[in-house]
Amino acid sequence: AETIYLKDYTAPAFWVDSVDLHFELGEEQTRVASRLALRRRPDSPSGALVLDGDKLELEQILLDGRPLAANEYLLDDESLTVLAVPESFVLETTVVIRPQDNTALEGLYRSGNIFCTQCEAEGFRKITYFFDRPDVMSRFTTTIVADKQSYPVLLSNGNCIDRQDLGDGRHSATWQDPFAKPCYLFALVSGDLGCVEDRFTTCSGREVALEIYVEKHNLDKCAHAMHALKKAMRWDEETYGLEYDLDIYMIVAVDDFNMGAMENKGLNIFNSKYVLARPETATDADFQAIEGVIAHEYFHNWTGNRVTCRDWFQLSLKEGLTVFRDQHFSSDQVSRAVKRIEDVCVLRTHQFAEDTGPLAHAVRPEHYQEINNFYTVTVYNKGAELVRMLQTILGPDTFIRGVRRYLQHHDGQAATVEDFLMALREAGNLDLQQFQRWYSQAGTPQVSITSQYLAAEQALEITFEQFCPATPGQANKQPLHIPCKIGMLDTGGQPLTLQLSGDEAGTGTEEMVLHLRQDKETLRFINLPEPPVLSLFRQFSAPIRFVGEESSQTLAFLLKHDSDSFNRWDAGQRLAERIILNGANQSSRETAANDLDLLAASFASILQDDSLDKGLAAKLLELPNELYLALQMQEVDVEGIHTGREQVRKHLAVNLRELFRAVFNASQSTGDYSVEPEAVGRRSLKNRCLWYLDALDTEESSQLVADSYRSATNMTDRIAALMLSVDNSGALGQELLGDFYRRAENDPLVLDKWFAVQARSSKPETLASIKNLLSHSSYQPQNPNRVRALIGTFSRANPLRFHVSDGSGYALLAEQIIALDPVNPQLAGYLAGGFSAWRRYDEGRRKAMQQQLQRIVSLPKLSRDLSEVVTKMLE
Ligand code: B3K
Ligand code: ZN
Repeated sequence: AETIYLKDYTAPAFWVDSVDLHFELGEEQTRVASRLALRRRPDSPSGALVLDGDKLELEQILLDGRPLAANEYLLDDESLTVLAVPESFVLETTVVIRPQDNTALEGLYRSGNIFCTQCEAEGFRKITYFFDRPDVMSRFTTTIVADKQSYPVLLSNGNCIDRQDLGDGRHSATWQDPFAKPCYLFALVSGDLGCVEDRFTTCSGREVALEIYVEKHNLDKCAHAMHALKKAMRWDEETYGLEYDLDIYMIVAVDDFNMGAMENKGLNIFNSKYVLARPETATDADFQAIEGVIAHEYFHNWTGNRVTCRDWFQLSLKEGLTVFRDQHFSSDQVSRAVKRIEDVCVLRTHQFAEDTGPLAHAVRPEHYQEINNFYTVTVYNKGAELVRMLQTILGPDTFIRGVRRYLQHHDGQAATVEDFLMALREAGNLDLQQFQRWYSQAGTPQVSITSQYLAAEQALEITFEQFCPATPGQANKQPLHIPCKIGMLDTGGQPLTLQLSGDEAGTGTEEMVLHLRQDKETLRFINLPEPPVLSLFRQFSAPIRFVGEESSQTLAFLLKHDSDSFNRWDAGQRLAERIILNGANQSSRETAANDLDLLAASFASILQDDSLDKGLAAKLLELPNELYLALQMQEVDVEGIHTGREQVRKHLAVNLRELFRAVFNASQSTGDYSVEPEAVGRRSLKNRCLWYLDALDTEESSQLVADSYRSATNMTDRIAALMLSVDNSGALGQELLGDFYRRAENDPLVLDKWFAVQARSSKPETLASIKNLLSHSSYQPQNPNRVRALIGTFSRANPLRFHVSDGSGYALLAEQIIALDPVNPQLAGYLAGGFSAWRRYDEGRRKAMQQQLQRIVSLPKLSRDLSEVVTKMLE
């Protein structure tokens, strides 16, 4: 397949001043008529007009009203070329497409009885001929014609300017979007949908109609999403001074969707997973994810839509910034400490993994074959970390001024990462030259620390060394500008005042940001009468791997005393990681045993600390997950990690059972379900205790799990207990699964959970049960949520059973990928990512995974999505 390079970017040759679209939606086929007003750009060379169009059936083509003769244009599977065109003209085309057969879920497709679209990144070319690139921005007017009875709702971007009853059983609606936009933000929805309505008054007093469209039986599950939307709208006004700009904001939920949601101008289309929630059907994590995604798509209205990306290499310009904004918004709604821990956890588990493997790429990649493969944790989550570092470097107020400046200067334009950095630089009067390397350099930098206390001088010298491992295509790395937020504690755990040598005049603070810029540099802190305990990279101030020199005692000390809640948690994680990984190793077992006592003592005091935020306590008591642990090993020891972690769990359970029991009892819910942080924290602490108690594996603990399940009044508690029961030996798991299935009552989102719980089970029978589930009547191989729940969970969240040593887990994944590729290439490409760490395993597993990858790559016909990722993995 063809590789596209950032360095080859050229500006478009034409402007499209207006786009008029006319859709006739039919059961068999849909007819799309388009009228484009085009103008050649003054500085662009003369030549043919080439429009993108992916397997369209052209019925008619007119240039300035005149039908074109067959020798005046060329057609192939990817484009339409009109050989000679004037400086300014109108091009009309009519094409036929088949949304009913569109299983790839890109372009116009059907989800159940609903017509909907997904155009980002390059789906618009499956609808009509156009410049399918984000730097061509036009004004769209869209008319939709459909059967009145089956499709009473007809939606597109902007404002509805006309409605007609066509008298033949059909009706039409015409929508006009006053804002010029790239075609990837185009949307159309039609179906028999119910609507939840609300209103929002903007800061300048404009009234905005808010509408959430769902299938009618889901109307009772929209309140949380609507509430989240209003909060997000207010938050963006208050935090960034950004106001909504249309009179109507619509959200539509569909069951078949490749990702989370899509920010189409004025008409967001969502995976129903990120809209629908009631306490009985959605967990606390689901409620929070809904709030986050609703906010994310809303925030795109400015960072993405009003100012969009010049080309797809700039994707992180909108995604990194918008993820940063949604994380900030969410942390204002929930426990700030817990939210930061969760965000870092995603980054360190998934993005760091991406960085160590064959698919590693920069936040702004330099080339790609299939852009859909670049909607990654690197572009999104690491991209958000880069924005966060910019905020740390500039300070919060200057940062906001810089973002506003960027939006003002580029309103209505398609921008680049350089434009963004330039605006921030101007706002802060700062040099970001070196910082820009973060966007082009892939890989996770490693920062090692050594320190030396000089008693005679009452000084501490800290030496920082940064090193970034090579990634595919980037052997040599340059030093980065790394902000390190630092604090120090005295031996009593109290914060110390920091004073850098050479900055004697500077008023001492208890926390400061160091700007590391060299491969190796030493900083000297003075006025320290005793050796301090260091707390580095507070709040995870840079997306780096930190290699410290702390003893286990120091880690336990930080876990107890650090005023930075993130570093408290991180110290505990590092201590637990040390124990689990040492425990897997014969020679260091003894150290592990001592450290384990230290960890148990720390956990005991956390469990006894009533003043601690419960959500934070639950996080502090969490053991690092198996995927994260695997990343810390040269060669992954699949069973060793699992057993080591289970042993630590069990040891803590046995030693602290009374405390776990007491906190479990004290954390029972009272009153009505609420998603307030306090209630969420209480449930997570309770279920964390239950997780430990369950490890006791006694009659009593099994009873506790059964009771928890049966007395649950919400999905959070119910699924937590179900998960434990399914992992245990004994009949309880099967019984509760049966009950859960009956309760699901054909609610697809609850059924997804039923599949996922079984796919995640650590029991040896898991592989066999997944095979059975593949032919279960509720399994729908065309529905991405269902596939992700079963196959995605198995291959990405169940390392113990996916990596079973005989390779049968790999064969199963490969078969599913092969079957799925012709149906939904994007999803197949995503699933193939399950193999990306194959080189990090022992020889047997390595060979088995390689064999499956070769089996896939040797297939006669592969989608671009799948072929790009699999080829890269084998390189
Ligand atoms: N912008 C969309 C993602 C589109 C993915 C296309 N493969 C959702 C979001 O990030 O808000
Ligand atoms: Zn986004």
